Amino acid sequence: MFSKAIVRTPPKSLVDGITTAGLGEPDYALALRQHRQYIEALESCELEVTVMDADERYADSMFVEDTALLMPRCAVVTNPGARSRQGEVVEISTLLREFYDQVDSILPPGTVDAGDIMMVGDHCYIGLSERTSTDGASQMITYLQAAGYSGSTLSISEALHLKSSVAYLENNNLVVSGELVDRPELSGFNRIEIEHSERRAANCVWINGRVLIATGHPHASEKIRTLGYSVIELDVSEFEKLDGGLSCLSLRF
Ligand code: CIR
Repeated sequence: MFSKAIVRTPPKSLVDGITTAGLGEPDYALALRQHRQYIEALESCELEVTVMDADERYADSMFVEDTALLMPRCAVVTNPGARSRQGEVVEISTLLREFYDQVDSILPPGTVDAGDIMMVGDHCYIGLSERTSTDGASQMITYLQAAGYSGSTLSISEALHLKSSVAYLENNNLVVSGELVDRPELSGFNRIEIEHSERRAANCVWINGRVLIATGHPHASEKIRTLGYSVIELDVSEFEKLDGGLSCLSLRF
């Protein structure tokens, strides 16, 4: 169960965020509204939400998930793989000291975007991507092991991050799409396969028994409901224009 979340208000500069989506320029006012609805949804899942101020220097800084891995017994601030995002970790690191006695850091040249890390109980799956390097993943696994957890890597090449294509819903249920559907590393899970046309629904989030899912994916939504979860649909269109989604917008711990 999670009790807290950290989010960061989108900056006006989000129009300059990194993107490959080809979905057009995000609308700042709409992004702010969607972000407020996202916070309300987190609160409705019984989370106490800390909202960080917008930082105009960092166009992608609302995608706060990438900046840290938060486990019950350890906190690790990442070194994001995109140079333009590396400064985002400074304020996150300061804030995390309010919640954790010790905050570790991934050191360069290693890079990690925590959007590449999926927690499954005491184990973390770490995607090796354009953003997360072997060195970064290996540093992360060392920190995890020191805190009594374990980690393993799997390479990805299609999506930006591991969790762009996969989400763990607890109880061995795994939502999976694209290149990860048939991966042997994930074969032990009860896999809920998401079709290509609804692939953005794979970036859904389990919070205390409920699942947040992006609007407009009726098949994915139905499959998740059928498993007994209560589903909260949220429009994150302005963040999808920047290759982001529901999980990217918060740190949950
Ligand atoms: C980026 O390219 O870094 C941002 N435009 C999107 C980050 C999305 N984060 C995530 O999937 N965890």
